[in-house]
Amino acid sequence: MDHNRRDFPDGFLFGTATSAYQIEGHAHGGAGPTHWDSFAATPGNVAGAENGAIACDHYHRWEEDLDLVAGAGFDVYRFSTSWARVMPEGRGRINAEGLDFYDSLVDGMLERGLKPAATLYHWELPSALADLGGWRNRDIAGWFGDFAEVVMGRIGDRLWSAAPINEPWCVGWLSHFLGHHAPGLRDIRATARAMHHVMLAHGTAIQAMRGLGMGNLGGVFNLEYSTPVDNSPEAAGAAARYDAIYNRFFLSGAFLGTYPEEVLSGLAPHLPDGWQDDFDVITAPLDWCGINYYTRKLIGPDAGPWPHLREVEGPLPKTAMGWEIYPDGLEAFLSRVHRDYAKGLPIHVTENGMANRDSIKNGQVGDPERTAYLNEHLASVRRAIEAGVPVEGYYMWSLLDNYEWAFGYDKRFGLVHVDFDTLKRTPKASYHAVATALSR
Ligand code: IFM
Repeated sequence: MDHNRRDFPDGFLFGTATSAYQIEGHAHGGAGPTHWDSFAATPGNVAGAENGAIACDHYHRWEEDLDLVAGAGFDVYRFSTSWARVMPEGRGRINAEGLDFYDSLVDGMLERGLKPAATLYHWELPSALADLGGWRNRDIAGWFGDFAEVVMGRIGDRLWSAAPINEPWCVGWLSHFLGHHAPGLRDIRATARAMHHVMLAHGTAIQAMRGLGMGNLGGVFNLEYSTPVDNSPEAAGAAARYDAIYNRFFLSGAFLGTYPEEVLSGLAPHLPDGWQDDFDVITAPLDWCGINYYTRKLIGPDAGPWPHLREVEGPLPKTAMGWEIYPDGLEAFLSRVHRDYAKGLPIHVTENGMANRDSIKNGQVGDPERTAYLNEHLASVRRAIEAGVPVEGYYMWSLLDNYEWAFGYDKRFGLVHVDFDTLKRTPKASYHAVATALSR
């Protein structure tokens, strides 16, 4: 790689990230059904109707996987806890086996010298709660707070950091307006409610974890750089609306206690009564801010209903997801989040990486594209640090090839190749490059 550990400030943390449903194997260990199981079982939603029932079988192979994390020289392992594994119906009954699993996993990290960074929710909502309206139901904030207490009551004493919800935009907009993720709704009222309730649940869980005496709590926001498709004022307006919906709504809610006007112009009529009174909870103080960054979008105006915008295919080289590679966007977001929202809090790049068309040849996986992607984004992080932004960590998505949601198992984001027939792990060339760069 072009960079190594010594190019970053002392104490800068390198990590890798995964999520429960994408790797664990949800069929094992007494987990309850989730809305991703039923979404995937509905024709047309997921490539090949694939689901997370087996995934990478991390549930049985977690020791081998933690050895891989430690073997690459990472400092931090970012993982998530499955609500339905711990509370199969989402409320009430606790699955002791699920709690035992996360307890062992955390101890396994500590035994290997890894800092455990937990995310409470990475998208697999228990079906019993989906039946009650899921993120559309205001009660979800309380249910989520209870879940936070149960999980963190068991593992919170040994975590290095914790965050409530991975990528609120995906939980709200992608899942309720675009319909690409479970529950697959395309409804503006559902969207407004989900977007607000996800913020309320975020704040409620932060308060619950503080109540348990936990520290180093943050929020994890996915940000996508929005570029106007041309120089027209209409394109500038559309790109600003995209930015407001995607990026500013959640950051502004958590750090400033407001929602942007450009979003309220479309969503306000659909927000739940009294939403303005919830910001005391939503702005529960954070200790750090996490940014997940992958790409940018070219945005133009559209004559249709609000938000009157459309995505336009861009000219830059693309990953296997069809996402443009735009490392400058990461530097821009690090500066902007520091200046406008986090205002001095440590910032961690909690996800960055690429899907690539990787395959095994003679027992090896060459993925120079991934190493180049990581190099370019690490250069962007270094520029932000040199400009005075307090970036304190960078975590690669992902450790393993895994279940890429609506794309099934076709998109390979891992530093480690997984053969989904045999479940054999094979570190790719990028894994070995990272291990060399991180060696002390
Ligand atoms: O795989 C996802 C992950 O679940 C959340 N962040 C983006 C990744 C790549 O799409």
